[in-house]
Amino acid sequence: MTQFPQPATRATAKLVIAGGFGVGKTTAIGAVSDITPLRTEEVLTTQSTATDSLRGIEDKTTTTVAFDFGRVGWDVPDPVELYLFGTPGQPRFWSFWHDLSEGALGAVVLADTRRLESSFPAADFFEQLGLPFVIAINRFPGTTPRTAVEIREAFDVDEQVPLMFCDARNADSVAGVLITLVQHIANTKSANSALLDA
Ligand SMILES: Nc1nc2c(ncn2[C@@H]2O[C@H](COP(=O)(O)OP(=O)(O)OP(=O)(O)O)[C@@H](O)[C@H]2O)c(=O)[nH]1
Ligand SMILES: [Mg+2]
Repeated sequence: MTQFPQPATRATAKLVIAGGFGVGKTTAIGAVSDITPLRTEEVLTTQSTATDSLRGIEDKTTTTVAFDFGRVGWDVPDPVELYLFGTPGQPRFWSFWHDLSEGALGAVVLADTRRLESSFPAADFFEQLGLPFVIAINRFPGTTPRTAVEIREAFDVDEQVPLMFCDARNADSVAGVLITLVQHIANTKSANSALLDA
C-alpha cells in the first residue's frame, strides 16, 4: 500500500485582535482567515455614533457587539494554526475583553493614526494582563503619516513591544503582523524562562 506523507502536526495558539472603535479589527480577521469568519455585527445606532466618532470611517454602518472568530495556518517556517478572536471596539462592550483573552498567548493592538488614543486602553489592558502584544498601525489612505517613534511615544509602551504598519484589508500584510506576534511570544517566553533559570 502506498504510504502518503502525513501532514505536519500544527501547534495551535489563540490570539486576540483588539483596538479602538473602527480601527479595522473585523476587516483584518476577514482578510487573513482561511475560513469564513464568524462575525457578530450589529447596525450602528445614532445613539452610539454620538459617543464613538466616525471621523474617517463615515461609510461604517455596523459594529462588532461580541467577537469575531477566524482561523489561519501555515507550515513554514514552523507549522502553526492560529485561532483569532477579535474584540468589540465600543467601550460599552469592553467587558468582553477578559473572557476573550482567556487562554490567549498574545494579542495584536490595532490602531488608526487619526484616532490613536482610541487604542490606548487595549495596550494598557494587555500590559496589565502580562500578555505579549504587538502594535499594528492600520494605514488608512490619506492619513497624515506619523513615524514609529512618534507612535511609540504616544503609546508609552516598553521598547520591547514590536510596532509595525499594516493594511487590514490585505491578507499578506495581516499575516506579517501575526508572524511578528508569534515571534514576539516565542522571544518573551525564552526571555522569561531564562529569568527563571537564573
Ligand atoms: N480605506 C480603508 N478602510 C478600511 C481599512 N480597514 C478597515 N476599513 C474600513 O473601515 C471600517 C471599519 O472597519 P471594521 O473592520 O469594521 O473595524 P472594527 O475595528 O472591527 O470596528 P468595531 O468592531 O466597530 O470596533 C470599515 O468600513 C472598513 O471597510 C483600511 O485599511 N483602509
Ligand atoms: Mg469589528
